[in-house]
Amino acid sequence: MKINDGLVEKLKCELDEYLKDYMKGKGSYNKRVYEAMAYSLNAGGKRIRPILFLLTYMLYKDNYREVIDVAASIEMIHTYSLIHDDLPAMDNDDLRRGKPTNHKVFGGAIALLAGDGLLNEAMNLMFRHCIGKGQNALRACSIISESTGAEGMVGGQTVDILSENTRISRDQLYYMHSKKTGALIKGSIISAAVHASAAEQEIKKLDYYGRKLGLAFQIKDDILDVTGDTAVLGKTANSDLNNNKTTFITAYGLDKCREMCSLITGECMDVLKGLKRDTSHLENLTLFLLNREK
Ligand code: GRG
Repeated sequence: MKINDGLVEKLKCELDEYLKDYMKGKGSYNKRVYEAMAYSLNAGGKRIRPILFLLTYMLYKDNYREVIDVAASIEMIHTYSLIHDDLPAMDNDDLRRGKPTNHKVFGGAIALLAGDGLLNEAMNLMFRHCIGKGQNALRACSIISESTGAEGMVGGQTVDILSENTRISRDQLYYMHSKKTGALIKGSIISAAVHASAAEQEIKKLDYYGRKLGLAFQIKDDILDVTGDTAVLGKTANSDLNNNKTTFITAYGLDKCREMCSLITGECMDVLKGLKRDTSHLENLTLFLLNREK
């Protein structure tokens, strides 16, 4: 990812290092599952969600290293969801983050366990983080956990699976994406604000920002699915089309989607500017997400 923001680049490097070190030397007879977990975790994701978490935290507090474990746990959850999403029982994809998918390398059973292992490791990290830290840390981790469950990402993925080969309404489409993609993006932002003891009024504004950002991110993802190149995306282009899914493109058309995406990104920028804090890095990341090519 090339984003013209030194702090974002630095956070990404630190997260990459943290995640690489985390799996080193783990396991004995069970080593294979750690290898599979590390394979997907270190395959080169953009780290958008943990960076959003750290940048939001830094609106209020200077020392982001005190919460880098929570940020890492968010990336573990996201990576687990990608491994499971790629399985033959779900989207059946061969390529992810520019590499063969987890099950292509390790087989379906280990890929399933690697996803489970990453989700549980994320919970371990968050529980350990909360020891002795008080209410806000607990509230923050609980927001992250809730955003990934049946009322969040898992719920959205359920609707996605059930909607294959059918046409769903625009209302269902919004529900599906606000949960599947939006919930963890919003959860990453809100949990950081809560952890950093932001005022309720500011948490409300960030909630709105997170919701809109998640939506813009998904519309952009749908645009890239039809306009992007497999080699650049690092995942198979036209995957939604091939799986006969209702997307923002099938519901609104490409031109309208482009218009919606920049309009919603504009709304995100307005919320950030209204916060009266140094939101410049979050603004750079928001614009990067609108203009990204993968
Ligand atoms: C299996 C419970 C479960 C959930 C899967 C995340 C997800 C839910 C499915 C992935 C399918 C998909 C392409 C969703 C669209 C948005 C999205 C989450 C894209 C991938 O996220 P990026 O672009 O990926 O942040 P990197 O690789 O950069 O981390």
